[in-house]
Amino acid sequence: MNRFEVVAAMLPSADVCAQAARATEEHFAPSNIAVCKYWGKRDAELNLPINPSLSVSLDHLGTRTRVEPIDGPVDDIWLNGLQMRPDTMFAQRLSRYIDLYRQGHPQAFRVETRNNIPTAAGLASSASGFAALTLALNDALQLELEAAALSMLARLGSGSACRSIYSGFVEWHMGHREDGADSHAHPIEAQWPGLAIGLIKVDEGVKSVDSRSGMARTVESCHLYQSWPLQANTDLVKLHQAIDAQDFKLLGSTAEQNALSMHATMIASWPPLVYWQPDSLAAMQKIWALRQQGLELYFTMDAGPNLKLLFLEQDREAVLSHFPDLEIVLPFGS
Ligand code: 2P0
Repeated sequence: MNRFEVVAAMLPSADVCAQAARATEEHFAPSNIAVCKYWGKRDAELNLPINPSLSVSLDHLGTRTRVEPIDGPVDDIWLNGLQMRPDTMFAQRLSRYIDLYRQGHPQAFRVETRNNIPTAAGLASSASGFAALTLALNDALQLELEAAALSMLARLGSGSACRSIYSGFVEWHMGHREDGADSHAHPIEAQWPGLAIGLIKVDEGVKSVDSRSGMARTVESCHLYQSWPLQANTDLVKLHQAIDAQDFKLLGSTAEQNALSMHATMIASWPPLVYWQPDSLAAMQKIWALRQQGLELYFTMDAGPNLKLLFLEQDREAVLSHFPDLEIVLPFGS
């Protein structure tokens, strides 16, 4: 099944959508950090994953997007106040996503999107970007879809975007159906006030291999990858236990091992995929040393060189004394 068929089954006809089109206010979607990573697809067309994943949404960090129907042959796309040429990768990826909703109708849109996180720096801006665009299009075309359907649609833009439809802890059920109708995210009710995430920016440049190509390379070339689904499923159980019991040590250690296991599969791919920079490894070693000294500090990493620290708010001052430039988010407040 292709993505157009999947979306056509969820939406009114092209003419009805185009007739309903109206300008929207800004819609916000948060960025999310996975503590059990999505790595590898069983269907690249529909972004269907090989393993389930679990994330925390980053409260106020994310993307704001508004959409407006316009006259003209092409979409008019703005990122952080800059008009993007239609031939840029960014504009093309957004327009291709909007094509799913156009269903062949020529209606063009102006899309104004603003990130308060660095674009493509491993801070998951495609997740919040496609989630915010999905929410804006739902409003623009007056679709009134439920959250699970929005999550499914966001997944077609970028897999991890299905988790950014929700705040707090979010699990993406991998699903088993061929059309992906059972592959969308769900919010986990539990809150965790005082849980802190710190962003260490090792390098904010655009990475050389994006996650999409990176995961395809890993699935194709890495024998270690065979054990990844077992790792992810085991970690998911532990993470649920940790969240239920508010057991921070279990949460942090599981998230860190999960991230390092994912990176092990990347490193063992061919050509090798090493997202780490010397400063990434230096930060890891510093974290391990601090942990030896009794500080409850863990990290996770995505397909990039930056680290995301996990700690409790009670240790904020201690953590800041070692990482003074940290940007700290409390996804559930104090
Ligand atoms: C995650 N990543 O769970 C994992 C960890 C990167 C490493 O989700 O091809 O941009 O658009 O479905 O969603 C990044 O992958 O990939 C990602 P596509 P996406 O956060």
